[in-house]
Amino acid sequence: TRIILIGAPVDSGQRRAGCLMGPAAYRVAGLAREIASEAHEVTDAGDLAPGPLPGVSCANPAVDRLPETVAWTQTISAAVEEALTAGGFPIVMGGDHSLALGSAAGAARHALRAGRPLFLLWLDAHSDFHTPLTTTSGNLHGTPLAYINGRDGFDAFPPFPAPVPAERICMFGIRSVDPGEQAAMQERDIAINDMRVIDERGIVAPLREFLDRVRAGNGLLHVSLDVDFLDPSIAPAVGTTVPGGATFREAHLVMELLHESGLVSSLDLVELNPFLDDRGMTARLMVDLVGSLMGKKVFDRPTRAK
Ligand code: DIR
Ligand code: MN
Ligand code: MN
Ligand code: MN
Repeated sequence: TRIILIGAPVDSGQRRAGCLMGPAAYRVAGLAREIASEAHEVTDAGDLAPGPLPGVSCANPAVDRLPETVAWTQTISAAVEEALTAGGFPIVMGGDHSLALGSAAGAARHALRAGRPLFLLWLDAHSDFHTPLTTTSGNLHGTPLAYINGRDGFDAFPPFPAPVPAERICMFGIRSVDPGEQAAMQERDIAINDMRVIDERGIVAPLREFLDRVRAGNGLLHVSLDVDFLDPSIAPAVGTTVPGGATFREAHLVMELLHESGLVSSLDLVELNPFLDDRGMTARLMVDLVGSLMGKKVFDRPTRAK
């Protein structure tokens, strides 16, 4: 498969400026080189820019930069759909998590045309299950999973193509859920692997269960990796750190299992804020994780000179 890197310098989904530098940081950290070293063909499609701002508004006055986010959604959705239609594997280099409104919509439209069900793997400290009407922060990066699941309240956005039912959504790493999200999620049958589940069962068994469902359904799988899925001690470059995240080993294990499954068809890398990074360690870790997703094994790594 040809890997297509798509830069999405989106910063309108939250209020801490800096995610717009994400694509540049991934390039500096050697994302294309890392992928190429696993013998994949890789193309960098450059950075997208949003189209003209639509005249949209929302009944919830807290909502921040809705027109920008709708414009980005359309642009990113088209780019991801195009990459998939061309037979490529798009990796969207964010940008905050609101970009997933677009990337998942593009993947969904492609899946619909291919006549295959789309599955979603959400690796995040947060559940991102707000609608523009329920969010209290007004930050639209907290809404993509609700859009993907077809919840009401997204009138300003293009209708989500073939909303993804709860049974095809799996969350990992969850440890920060707002009351409005909690209620909506409990009404549905989403596999919520919060940190408690990971502590008790580990990461392998619940992930295998989900991947088995994807395989049985001949599904396409979109993976959305939020930097704050990771523990802040290894990934400080994110505006919304939450203690108790995935360890280095758990995160690599997820990526290696995903590689072995051969099921992943598109990927988001979101919420990296290079302005908050410590000598590029977070950007480098994210690149390293993509390496594992592309087939690199932890124990194949050349050992450092003693
Ligand atoms: C929070 C934060 N639930 C909100 N969401 C984040 O503002 O709605 N998602 N950081 O990744
Ligand atoms: Mn998120
Ligand atoms: Mn998050
Ligand atoms: Mn490979």
